Amino acid sequence: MMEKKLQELCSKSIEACSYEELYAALMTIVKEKSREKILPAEGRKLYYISAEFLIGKLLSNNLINLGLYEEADQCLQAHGKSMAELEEAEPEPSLGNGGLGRLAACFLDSLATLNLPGDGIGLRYHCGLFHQYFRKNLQTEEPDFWLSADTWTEDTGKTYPVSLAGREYQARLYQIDVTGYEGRTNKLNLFDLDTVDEALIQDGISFDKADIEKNLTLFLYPDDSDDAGRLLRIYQQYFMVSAGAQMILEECEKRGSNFHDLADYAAIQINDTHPSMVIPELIRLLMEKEIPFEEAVDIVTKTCAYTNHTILAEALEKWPVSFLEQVVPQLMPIIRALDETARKRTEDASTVILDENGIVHMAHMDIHFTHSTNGVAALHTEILKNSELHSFYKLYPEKFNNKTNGITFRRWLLSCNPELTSYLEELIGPGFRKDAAQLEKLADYADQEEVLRRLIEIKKHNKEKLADWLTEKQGITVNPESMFAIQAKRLHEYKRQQLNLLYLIHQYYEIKRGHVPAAPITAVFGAKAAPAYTIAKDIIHAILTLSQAIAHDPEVSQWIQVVMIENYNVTAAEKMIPACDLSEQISLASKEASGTGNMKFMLNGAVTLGTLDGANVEIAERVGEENIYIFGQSSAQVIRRYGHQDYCSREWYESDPNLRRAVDFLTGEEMLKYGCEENLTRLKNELTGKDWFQTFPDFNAYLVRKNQALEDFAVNPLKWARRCLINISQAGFFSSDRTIEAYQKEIWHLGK
Ligand code: 26V
Repeated sequence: MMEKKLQELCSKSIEACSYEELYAALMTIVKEKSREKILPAEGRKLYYISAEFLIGKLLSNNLINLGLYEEADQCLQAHGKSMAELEEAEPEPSLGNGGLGRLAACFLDSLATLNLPGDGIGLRYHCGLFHQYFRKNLQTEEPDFWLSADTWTEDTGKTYPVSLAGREYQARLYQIDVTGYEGRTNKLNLFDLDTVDEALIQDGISFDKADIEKNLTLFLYPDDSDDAGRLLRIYQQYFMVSAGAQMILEECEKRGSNFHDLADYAAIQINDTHPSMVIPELIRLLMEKEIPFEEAVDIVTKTCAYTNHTILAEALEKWPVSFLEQVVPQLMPIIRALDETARKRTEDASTVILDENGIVHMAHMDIHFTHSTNGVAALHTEILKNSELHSFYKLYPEKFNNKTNGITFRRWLLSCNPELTSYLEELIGPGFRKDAAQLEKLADYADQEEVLRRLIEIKKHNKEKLADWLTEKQGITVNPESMFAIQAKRLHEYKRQQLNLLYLIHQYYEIKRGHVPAAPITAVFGAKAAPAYTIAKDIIHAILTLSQAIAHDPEVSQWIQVVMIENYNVTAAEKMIPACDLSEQISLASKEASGTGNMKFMLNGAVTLGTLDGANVEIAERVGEENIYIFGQSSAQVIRRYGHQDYCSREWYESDPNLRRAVDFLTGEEMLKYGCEENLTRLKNELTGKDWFQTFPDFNAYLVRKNQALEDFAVNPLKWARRCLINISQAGFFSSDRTIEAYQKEIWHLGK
């Protein structure tokens, strides 16, 4: 069946087809099949609005969800072709920065899998997150053109008018089918502007930020380090929400809504503050339909809910009134009226929307004028309630709730780790594929040696596969017998890749002194730094430089190898995660809202080395302290320290000789041989003079715990494998199906 179809579509034999042709043909087959599973929405339908959907490659995932994977795989094999090579032909849509965008993609998968009516709304960026290259141990950025002739996005032919700075633009609606695992098909709606011109891109990823007609959807998250970049973000955000709001109203009207009852037809989830302007925009559109302001506010509040994804103050969006006046003057009367309404509810100045400095606080608007505000892990929600958003919590305790994040097991187990998946099925049956909680059955095997040995073997195979991939992509040889300790996530000081770096330097010295570690370690990093984030780029530089310094030192290189993956993205994550022994989740406690990589690693049988931060706390509760390596200050301690403002990194530097030795190494002769003095000195000064994310106070605890893990890994592999097994068996809770069920029950109430 598949074979005949493929041949028909390609009008030649499968052997004679290129992978590009096969990819295009399979895409057509998937599109046809997924179309059959589109269902009319009944009752309340969800619109998940987000500036990011980090969907990753779609072909394999869709084949799995539609039950076509085996057939496609066998058919290719029968004609001497391989699915793995075919996957290489697909460009990755990198329409997100990290966890927030990937979460949105996992949620869409779970919504369709659970047969819930729920679409995404976002932007069809011409270039996703930049392509990262390393040159002279520095990150450089190149545009990532992912839209090829054969694309998953389909032009619906529909457009919506959007007024930006007084000019009308047409937002064209494209759609991507979202398939569910044995479930329905939903849509990801992405808006674009016809006049956008890729020729505007100059050197690297720079372009004329003022030419809106040509640049509006050119890039995901353009650099917002200057005013032109910040203005462009407002343009993008309003373009997305205005077109999205019009589309929602149109759909609901068609389904019978008279707009007064909008909340019976639509639930809108605002993913962080990027889509917050949907609130005043919907109010504006409802008022155009003769609904009075007060009622419009009420309707919108009942329809919308807001998710907060960070407690970092600098990441909560605030826009100068002058910017909004310029780009969206039509919203300003409404934003001012909302501010007045909010001021009538409380005298607490910390909750105003428009403050006395002429700044509009987007998150404040969200909390006042939606019915639900949720955090993304238990600890995060508690911190929001008790510190960051305490004044709002006092005002609206009923609005606050927690929804611990999750990940889709289809991509992060079934698709990326087929060997583990089929072994799990052998042991506990296929039920876990649909019902993640069934993974708990695996715990019955925790003390069976042959099961543990098989887990070790599967891990070994996955490490070998990663090793081959690294050789092919980056010309690196790694030792699959070593412990693979992986830190893969955006580069940010709060995530503390620099702590990992200091550990590796410390080990370097210890090896030089003859104190060799219990096992060789391969320290793998995957991270992109925001192009304007200087210190983050300096950290990448230091990692790459250290990698080279160690590689040139035969004494040390037999024990430590440092690998930085170029262009870390979803595709790379799918190769790295199944191969990991030790999952590095070492953010400063209280700063990582949840983390989702932590869940992916755990599910694939890695043991976590982490702080009690974000969802690590819930992982630790589930697996028990003997199956996780926890270290470092507690969030309460950290919050206290920030409150007292009494942290002085220099004191730690001066009083701990090990730490001082490691920090000084950054600008020592070994590093300067391969690195750039300016960057390395800047990093050293940042650490000794500021260290805003308190790396130093956690340094000793980290190194003790990590060496303990290394020893446990080396000395008792079976006991280590038991830890892996327990982690897998406890991962069910972190399925995004569970998360979506909780949103459904407590916030959305979708369907009839
Ligand atoms: C944004 C920015 C932008 C300005 C510069 C500094 C900065 C720092 C952080 C962010 C994060 C934006 C929101 C975000 O991506 N949050 C992530 O959401 C994930 C899904 O809920 C969660 O797992 C991560 O812990 C959280 O960081």
